[in-house]
Amino acid sequence: MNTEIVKGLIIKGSRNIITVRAETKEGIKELECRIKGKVLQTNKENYNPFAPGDWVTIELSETNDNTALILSLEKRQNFFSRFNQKESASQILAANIDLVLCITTPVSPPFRPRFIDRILLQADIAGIEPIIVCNKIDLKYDDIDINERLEDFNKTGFKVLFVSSKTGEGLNELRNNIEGKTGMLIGQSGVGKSSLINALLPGLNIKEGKLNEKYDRGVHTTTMSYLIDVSEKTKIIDTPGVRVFIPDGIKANEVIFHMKEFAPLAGKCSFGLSCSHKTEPGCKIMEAVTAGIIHEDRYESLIRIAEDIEGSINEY
Ligand SMILES: Nc1nc2c(ncn2[C@@H]2O[C@H](COP(=O)(O)OP(=O)(O)OP(=O)(O)O)[C@@H](O)[C@H]2O)c(=O)[nH]1
Ligand SMILES: [Mg+2]
Ligand SMILES: [Zn+2]
Repeated sequence: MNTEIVKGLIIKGSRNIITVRAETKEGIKELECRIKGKVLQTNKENYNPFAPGDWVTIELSETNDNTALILSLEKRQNFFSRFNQKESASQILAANIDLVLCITTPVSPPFRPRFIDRILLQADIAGIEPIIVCNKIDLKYDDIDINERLEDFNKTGFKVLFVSSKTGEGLNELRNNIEGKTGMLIGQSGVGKSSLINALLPGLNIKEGKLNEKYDRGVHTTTMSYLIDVSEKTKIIDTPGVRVFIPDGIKANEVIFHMKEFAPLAGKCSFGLSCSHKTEPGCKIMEAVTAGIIHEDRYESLIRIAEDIEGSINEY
């Protein structure tokens, strides 16, 4: 008997059981897959062999129509990863995506511009366009620093959208920006990633979490990344909230190349690429900060990210 081999798209998966969407004789199905043999598991550098958005070759089961075996991974166009501290390995959150939607909030949970910096940096490393999406704009806040920081991101060349999954404000603009694309949502727990998908697709009812009142932060409701079809050509990958984001795939002294307004100054300091931009005379980065050309917060991020990558983990 011949086994049928087809290509499929990863929808979600733990390390062992992976849901793959593929065209079978009975039409399009979501199949529960395991990896055939140990071939794919030998890559120890990665925490997870696959992520939503990945394409794989699978062997359909002859006996059970809803299972299959994964034979190989197709070449990735790109992937968005983070450094998983616990596993001390690279963790891929999504593959083959067009947009990284960095979800943030002015309040509840509190605005964290340094988190945004880290996501923008990783998007640049991955070569994927980022959009900052400020959700929960229905909530009142009087901190003018938030607007100032968001304006600065905008001035630096990043797109910033303002939305409310609760009132629907800004959702049409968000829809227009993701139309025909695959976008990945990323943000701290409780910023409303899953709520945004529910708002875009009423009736879907993905699980949303209440905020922890004492700490004003999310309770990690989404536990696994998964891919959702928003329309025929538009896809969104929801991810679990991240508390600490450590950039992946670069060395400490390369961070500067991946932060938009810093990159043109890379290598121009008196000490060239070995400059730590902290105390050295003739540091072009520090000069730009003093002159008000580069925002102090972004400078602070650069220093802390570089330190994190070096291995000295700081609170931020
Ligand atoms: N006021 C207001 N509340 C919102 C909005 N969007 C989401 N929320 C609330 O915020 C809480 C957290 O929403 P979730 O969608 O679970 O957040 P999440 O980012 O998916 O969180 P994790 O899955 O834990 O990472 C829920 O109580 C939502 O009702 C909004 O636009 N306005
Ligand atoms: Mg969620
Ligand atoms: Zn310098």
